[in-house]
Amino acid sequence: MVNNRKVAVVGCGFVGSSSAFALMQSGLFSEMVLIDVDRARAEGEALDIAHGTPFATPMKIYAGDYADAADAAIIVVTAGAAQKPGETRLDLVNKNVRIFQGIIPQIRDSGFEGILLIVSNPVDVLTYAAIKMSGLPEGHVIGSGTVLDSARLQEALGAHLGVDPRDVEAYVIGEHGDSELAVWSSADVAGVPLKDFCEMRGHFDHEEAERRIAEDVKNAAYEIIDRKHATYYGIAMSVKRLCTAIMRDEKCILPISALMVGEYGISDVAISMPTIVGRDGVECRVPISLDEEELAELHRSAKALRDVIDGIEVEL
Ligand code: 6V0
Repeated sequence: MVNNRKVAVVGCGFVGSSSAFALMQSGLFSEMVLIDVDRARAEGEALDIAHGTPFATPMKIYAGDYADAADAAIIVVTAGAAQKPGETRLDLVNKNVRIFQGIIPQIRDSGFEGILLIVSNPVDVLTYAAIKMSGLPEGHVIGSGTVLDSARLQEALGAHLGVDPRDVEAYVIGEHGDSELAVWSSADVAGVPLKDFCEMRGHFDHEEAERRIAEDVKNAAYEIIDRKHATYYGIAMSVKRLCTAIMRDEKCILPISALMVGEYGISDVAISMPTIVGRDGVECRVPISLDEEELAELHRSAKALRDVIDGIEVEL
Protein backbone atom coordinates (compact mmCIF):
# COMPACT_ATOMS: atom_id res chain seq x y z
CA MET A 1 0.00 0.00 0.00
CA VAL A 2 1.36 3.42 -0.96
CA ASN A 3 0.94 6.28 1.50
CA ASN A 4 0.25 9.27 -0.76
CA ARG A 5 1.33 11.73 1.90
CA LYS A 6 4.77 10.24 2.51
CA VAL A 7 8.17 10.95 0.91
CA ALA A 8 11.63 9.61 1.74
CA VAL A 9 15.02 11.13 0.97
CA VAL A 10 18.08 8.86 0.86
CA GLY A 11 21.32 10.79 1.35
CA CYS A 12 21.22 13.84 3.60
CA GLY A 13 24.22 15.81 2.35
CA PHE A 14 23.95 19.19 0.65
CA VAL A 15 21.51 18.01 -2.03
CA GLY A 16 19.40 15.71 0.17
CA SER A 17 18.98 18.21 2.99
CA SER A 18 18.22 21.13 0.63
CA SER A 19 15.69 18.95 -1.20
CA ALA A 20 14.12 17.91 2.12
CA PHE A 21 13.95 21.57 3.14
CA ALA A 22 12.21 22.47 -0.14
CA LEU A 23 9.81 19.50 0.21
CA MET A 24 8.95 20.52 3.79
CA GLN A 25 7.76 23.84 2.36
CA SER A 26 5.87 22.28 -0.55
CA GLY A 27 2.75 21.22 1.36
CA LEU A 28 2.73 18.00 -0.69
CA PHE A 29 3.46 15.60 2.18
CA SER A 30 2.59 15.03 5.83
CA GLU A 31 5.44 12.61 6.54
CA MET A 32 9.12 12.65 5.49
CA VAL A 33 11.75 10.00 6.29
CA LEU A 34 15.42 10.92 6.02
CA ILE A 35 17.93 8.09 5.50
CA ASP A 36 21.73 8.31 5.51
CA VAL A 37 24.59 5.94 6.38
CA ASP A 38 25.58 8.73 8.71
CA ARG A 39 22.56 8.32 10.98
CA ALA A 40 23.48 11.30 13.14
CA ARG A 41 23.48 13.49 10.03
CA ALA A 42 19.96 12.33 9.11
CA GLU A 43 18.78 12.93 12.68
CA GLY A 44 20.29 16.40 12.79
CA GLU A 45 18.75 17.40 9.46
CA ALA A 46 15.34 15.99 10.48
CA LEU A 47 15.35 18.01 13.70
CA ASP A 48 16.53 21.19 12.02
CA ILE A 49 14.04 20.99 9.12
CA ALA A 50 11.18 20.02 11.46
CA HIS A 51 11.71 23.28 13.33
CA GLY A 52 10.56 25.11 10.19
CA THR A 53 7.18 23.35 10.03
CA PRO A 54 5.32 25.87 12.23
CA PHE A 55 6.03 28.39 9.47
CA ALA A 56 4.91 25.99 6.72
CA THR A 57 2.47 23.09 7.21
CA PRO A 58 2.51 20.53 10.01
CA MET A 59 4.29 17.32 9.13
CA LYS A 60 6.25 14.51 10.73
CA ILE A 61 9.95 14.51 9.81
CA TYR A 62 12.31 11.87 11.19
CA ALA A 63 15.46 9.86 10.52
CA GLY A 64 14.64 6.28 9.61
CA ASP A 65 15.56 3.26 7.55
CA TYR A 66 14.32 1.47 4.45
CA ALA A 67 11.41 -0.21 6.28
CA ASP A 68 10.11 3.28 7.13
CA ALA A 69 10.31 4.25 3.45
CA ALA A 70 8.59 1.10 2.12
CA ASP A 71 5.17 2.74 1.72
CA ALA A 72 6.42 6.17 0.55
CA ALA A 73 4.88 7.60 -2.61
CA ILE A 74 8.30 8.84 -3.74
CA ILE A 75 11.85 7.99 -2.68
CA VAL A 76 14.39 10.62 -3.72
CA VAL A 77 17.94 9.22 -3.91
CA THR A 78 20.72 11.81 -3.51
CA ALA A 79 23.26 9.55 -1.79
CA GLY A 80 26.75 9.24 -3.13
CA ALA A 81 29.99 10.99 -3.68
CA ALA A 82 29.72 14.44 -5.24
CA GLN A 83 31.95 16.01 -7.92
CA LYS A 84 35.15 17.57 -6.65
CA PRO A 85 36.66 20.58 -8.42
CA GLY A 86 37.99 19.34 -11.78
CA GLU A 87 36.01 16.07 -11.69
CA THR A 88 33.32 15.34 -14.31
CA ARG A 89 30.03 13.69 -13.41
CA LEU A 90 31.08 10.58 -15.31
CA ASP A 91 34.23 10.29 -13.13
CA LEU A 92 31.95 9.36 -10.25
CA VAL A 93 30.41 6.36 -11.90
CA ASN A 94 31.96 3.27 -10.29
CA LYS A 95 32.03 4.85 -6.83
CA ASN A 96 28.35 5.69 -6.98
CA VAL A 97 27.20 2.46 -8.65
CA ARG A 98 28.76 0.62 -5.68
CA ILE A 99 26.93 2.93 -3.27
CA PHE A 100 23.70 2.19 -5.20
CA GLN A 101 24.31 -1.54 -4.69
CA GLY A 102 23.96 -0.83 -0.98
CA ILE A 103 20.75 1.19 -1.45
CA ILE A 104 18.53 0.08 -4.33
CA PRO A 105 18.29 -3.64 -3.37
CA GLN A 106 17.19 -2.56 0.12
CA ILE A 107 14.46 -0.40 -1.43
CA ARG A 108 13.43 -3.34 -3.65
CA ASP A 109 13.36 -5.79 -0.75
CA SER A 110 11.22 -3.45 1.36
CA GLY A 111 8.37 -3.94 -1.15
CA PHE A 112 8.42 -0.26 -2.23
CA GLU A 113 5.83 0.43 -4.94
CA GLY A 114 6.14 4.18 -5.46
CA ILE A 115 8.21 6.36 -7.76
CA LEU A 116 11.99 6.26 -7.43
CA LEU A 117 13.54 9.64 -8.25
CA ILE A 118 17.28 9.49 -8.84
CA VAL A 119 19.35 12.64 -8.35
CA SER A 120 22.88 11.33 -7.59
CA ASN A 121 25.42 11.73 -10.39
CA PRO A 122 26.09 10.66 -13.04
CA VAL A 123 22.31 10.78 -12.94
CA ASP A 124 21.59 9.12 -16.31
CA VAL A 125 23.86 6.14 -15.64
CA LEU A 126 22.56 5.76 -12.09
CA THR A 127 18.95 5.96 -13.29
CA TYR A 128 19.73 3.12 -15.69
CA ALA A 129 21.43 1.17 -12.87
CA ALA A 130 18.45 1.77 -10.56
CA ILE A 131 16.02 0.50 -13.22
CA LYS A 132 18.07 -2.71 -13.45
CA MET A 133 18.54 -3.13 -9.67
CA SER A 134 15.09 -2.15 -8.43
CA GLY A 135 12.81 -4.46 -10.40
CA LEU A 136 10.30 -1.57 -10.50
CA PRO A 137 8.34 -0.82 -13.68
CA GLU A 138 10.64 1.23 -15.97
CA GLY A 139 8.39 4.28 -15.92
CA HIS A 140 8.50 4.38 -12.12
CA VAL A 141 12.26 5.04 -12.05
CA ILE A 142 13.13 8.52 -13.23
CA GLY A 143 16.20 10.70 -13.09
CA SER A 144 16.14 14.45 -12.49
CA GLY A 145 18.09 14.56 -15.76
CA THR A 146 18.24 17.94 -17.49
CA VAL A 147 15.39 19.50 -15.50
CA LEU A 148 18.00 21.61 -13.69
CA ASP A 149 19.96 22.40 -16.89
CA SER A 150 16.73 23.48 -18.60
CA ALA A 151 15.94 25.74 -15.63
CA ARG A 152 19.44 27.22 -15.96
CA LEU A 153 18.79 27.77 -19.68
CA GLN A 154 15.42 29.43 -19.01
CA GLU A 155 16.99 31.64 -16.35
CA ALA A 156 19.84 32.71 -18.64
CA LEU A 157 17.49 33.41 -21.58
CA GLY A 158 15.11 35.29 -19.31
CA ALA A 159 17.96 37.56 -18.21
CA HIS A 160 19.26 37.95 -21.79
CA LEU A 161 15.84 38.90 -23.16
CA GLY A 162 14.46 40.79 -20.16
CA VAL A 163 11.48 38.43 -19.88
CA ASP A 164 10.07 36.16 -17.18
CA PRO A 165 12.04 32.87 -17.47
CA ARG A 166 8.79 30.95 -17.01
CA ASP A 167 7.64 32.26 -20.38
CA VAL A 168 10.72 30.85 -22.11
CA GLU A 169 10.15 27.40 -23.58
CA ALA A 170 13.55 25.89 -24.21
CA TYR A 171 14.95 22.49 -23.30
CA VAL A 172 18.34 21.04 -22.60
CA ILE A 173 18.25 17.35 -23.53
CA GLY A 174 20.69 14.41 -23.59
CA GLU A 175 23.13 13.60 -20.81
CA HIS A 176 23.00 15.73 -17.66
CA GLY A 177 26.65 16.56 -18.24
CA ASP A 178 29.27 17.39 -20.79
CA SER A 179 27.49 16.01 -23.88
CA GLU A 180 24.13 17.71 -23.20
CA LEU A 181 22.60 20.00 -25.84
CA ALA A 182 20.27 22.98 -25.87
CA VAL A 183 17.50 22.56 -28.44
CA TRP A 184 17.52 25.94 -30.15
CA SER A 185 15.54 24.93 -33.25
CA SER A 186 12.22 24.65 -31.40
CA ALA A 187 12.78 27.19 -28.59
CA ASP A 188 10.22 29.97 -28.28
CA VAL A 189 8.89 32.70 -25.99
CA ALA A 190 5.09 32.86 -25.81
CA GLY A 191 4.93 31.01 -29.11
CA VAL A 192 7.28 33.49 -30.86
CA PRO A 193 10.29 31.62 -32.32
CA LEU A 194 13.34 32.41 -30.18
CA LYS A 195 15.31 34.16 -32.93
CA ASP A 196 12.38 36.46 -33.73
CA PHE A 197 11.94 37.25 -30.03
CA CYS A 198 15.68 38.00 -29.71
CA GLU A 199 15.46 40.49 -32.58
CA MET A 200 12.40 42.08 -31.01
CA ARG A 201 14.58 42.67 -27.93
CA GLY A 202 17.53 44.04 -29.88
CA HIS A 203 19.76 40.94 -30.10
CA PHE A 204 20.93 39.97 -33.58
CA ASP A 205 24.08 37.87 -33.13
CA HIS A 206 22.24 34.57 -32.60
CA GLU A 207 25.18 32.26 -33.14
CA GLU A 208 27.38 33.98 -30.56
CA ALA A 209 24.56 34.20 -27.98
CA GLU A 210 23.51 30.56 -28.43
CA ARG A 211 27.09 29.34 -28.11
CA ARG A 212 27.80 31.48 -25.02
CA ILE A 213 24.54 30.65 -23.21
CA ALA A 214 24.74 26.90 -23.93
CA GLU A 215 28.36 26.84 -22.67
CA ASP A 216 27.42 28.79 -19.52
CA VAL A 217 24.58 26.34 -18.80
CA LYS A 218 26.80 23.31 -19.41
CA ASN A 219 29.56 24.68 -17.19
CA ALA A 220 27.31 26.09 -14.45
CA ALA A 221 27.98 23.24 -12.01
CA TYR A 222 31.76 23.53 -12.51
CA GLU A 223 31.61 27.29 -11.88
CA ILE A 224 29.58 26.84 -8.69
CA ILE A 225 31.68 23.91 -7.41
CA ASP A 226 34.87 25.95 -7.96
CA ARG A 227 33.47 28.66 -5.73
CA LYS A 228 31.42 26.87 -3.04
CA HIS A 229 32.34 23.17 -3.49
CA ALA A 230 28.80 21.93 -4.14
CA THR A 231 25.54 22.85 -5.92
CA TYR A 232 22.24 22.30 -4.14
CA TYR A 233 19.58 25.04 -4.27
CA GLY A 234 18.79 24.73 -7.98
CA ILE A 235 18.56 20.94 -7.78
CA ALA A 236 16.45 21.14 -4.59
CA MET A 237 13.89 23.27 -6.46
CA SER A 238 14.02 20.81 -9.36
CA VAL A 239 13.26 17.94 -6.93
CA LYS A 240 10.32 19.90 -5.52
CA ARG A 241 9.04 20.60 -9.05
CA LEU A 242 9.25 16.91 -9.96
CA CYS A 243 7.55 15.76 -6.75
CA THR A 244 4.75 18.28 -7.39
CA ALA A 245 4.29 17.00 -10.95
CA ILE A 246 4.04 13.43 -9.66
CA MET A 247 1.90 13.94 -6.54
CA ARG A 248 -0.56 16.30 -8.24
CA ASP A 249 -0.65 14.13 -11.36
CA GLU A 250 0.07 17.28 -13.34
CA LYS A 251 1.00 15.60 -16.60
CA CYS A 252 3.34 18.51 -17.19
CA ILE A 253 6.26 18.27 -19.59
CA LEU A 254 9.68 18.06 -17.96
CA PRO A 255 12.99 16.87 -19.44
CA ILE A 256 13.58 13.92 -17.13
CA SER A 257 15.97 11.05 -17.62
CA ALA A 258 14.25 7.71 -18.30
CA LEU A 259 14.80 4.56 -20.28
CA MET A 260 14.75 5.11 -24.04
CA VAL A 261 12.78 2.52 -25.97
CA GLY A 262 13.40 3.53 -29.56
CA GLU A 263 12.67 7.29 -29.40
CA TYR A 264 14.89 9.04 -31.99
CA GLY A 265 16.27 5.54 -32.70
CA ILE A 266 17.83 5.32 -29.21
CA SER A 267 17.37 2.33 -26.87
CA ASP A 268 18.70 0.74 -23.68
CA VAL A 269 20.09 3.90 -22.13
CA ALA A 270 18.48 6.43 -19.75
CA ILE A 271 18.71 9.96 -21.12
CA SER A 272 16.71 13.17 -20.89
CA MET A 273 14.06 14.35 -23.33
CA PRO A 274 10.78 16.16 -22.69
CA THR A 275 8.36 13.79 -20.98
CA ILE A 276 4.79 13.95 -19.67
CA VAL A 277 5.17 13.37 -15.92
CA GLY A 278 2.30 12.40 -13.65
CA ARG A 279 1.27 10.11 -10.81
CA ASP A 280 2.62 7.10 -12.64
CA GLY A 281 6.02 8.67 -13.30
CA VAL A 282 6.75 8.59 -17.03
CA GLU A 283 3.43 8.89 -18.79
CA CYS A 284 4.71 9.52 -22.30
CA ARG A 285 7.92 10.76 -23.96
CA VAL A 286 7.45 13.83 -26.17
CA PRO A 287 9.70 13.63 -29.24
CA ILE A 288 10.07 17.36 -29.96
CA SER A 289 11.42 18.11 -33.42
CA LEU A 290 15.19 18.36 -33.70
CA ASP A 291 17.21 19.60 -36.63
CA GLU A 292 19.85 17.37 -38.19
CA GLU A 293 22.74 18.67 -36.07
CA GLU A 294 20.72 18.40 -32.81
CA LEU A 295 19.74 14.83 -33.66
CA ALA A 296 23.38 13.94 -34.32
CA GLU A 297 24.39 15.54 -31.00
CA LEU A 298 21.69 13.60 -29.13
CA HIS A 299 22.98 10.38 -30.68
CA ARG A 300 26.55 11.27 -29.64
CA SER A 301 25.30 11.94 -26.09
CA ALA A 302 23.45 8.60 -25.93
CA LYS A 303 26.53 6.81 -27.25
CA ALA A 304 28.74 8.47 -24.61
CA LEU A 305 26.36 7.24 -21.89
CA ARG A 306 26.10 3.75 -23.37
CA ASP A 307 29.92 3.53 -23.42
CA VAL A 308 30.02 4.46 -19.72
CA ILE A 309 27.35 1.84 -18.90
CA ASP A 310 29.35 -0.78 -20.82
CA GLY A 311 32.44 0.15 -18.79
CA ILE A 312 30.85 -0.18 -15.35
CA GLU A 313 32.98 -2.50 -13.24
CA VAL A 314 30.10 -4.28 -11.48
CA GLU A 315 27.36 -6.30 -13.14
CA LEU A 316 23.96 -4.58 -13.09
P1 6V0 B 1 27.28 15.10 -0.04
O1 6V0 B 1 27.06 16.40 0.66
O2 6V0 B 1 28.61 14.43 0.04
O3 6V0 B 1 26.15 14.09 0.45
C1 6V0 B 1 26.08 12.75 0.12
C2 6V0 B 1 25.41 12.04 1.26
O4 6V0 B 1 25.20 10.67 0.88
C3 6V0 B 1 26.23 12.02 2.56
O5 6V0 B 1 25.45 12.54 3.63
C4 6V0 B 1 26.57 10.54 2.74
O6 6V0 B 1 26.67 10.15 4.10
C5 6V0 B 1 25.39 9.89 2.03
N1 6V0 B 1 25.64 8.49 1.67
C6 6V0 B 1 26.76 7.95 1.13
N2 6V0 B 1 26.60 6.63 0.97
C7 6V0 B 1 25.36 6.32 1.39
C8 6V0 B 1 24.61 5.12 1.47
N3 6V0 B 1 25.11 3.95 1.06
N4 6V0 B 1 23.37 5.18 1.97
C9 6V0 B 1 22.83 6.35 2.39
N5 6V0 B 1 23.49 7.53 2.35
C10 6V0 B 1 24.73 7.51 1.84
O7 6V0 B 1 26.98 15.27 -1.61
P2 6V0 B 1 25.91 16.25 -2.27
O8 6V0 B 1 24.67 16.22 -1.45
O9 6V0 B 1 26.56 17.53 -2.62
O10 6V0 B 1 25.65 15.49 -3.66
C11 6V0 B 1 24.94 14.28 -3.69
C12 6V0 B 1 24.81 13.75 -5.12
O11 6V0 B 1 23.96 14.61 -5.88
C13 6V0 B 1 26.15 13.72 -5.86
O12 6V0 B 1 26.24 12.54 -6.63
C14 6V0 B 1 26.06 14.95 -6.76
O13 6V0 B 1 26.91 14.87 -7.87
C15 6V0 B 1 24.58 14.90 -7.12
N6 6V0 B 1 24.02 16.13 -7.68
C16 6V0 B 1 23.12 15.95 -8.66
C17 6V0 B 1 22.55 17.04 -9.30
C18 6V0 B 1 21.59 16.82 -10.42
O14 6V0 B 1 21.21 17.75 -11.14
N7 6V0 B 1 21.14 15.59 -10.64
C19 6V0 B 1 22.86 18.36 -8.88
C20 6V0 B 1 23.75 18.52 -7.85
C21 6V0 B 1 24.43 17.42 -7.21
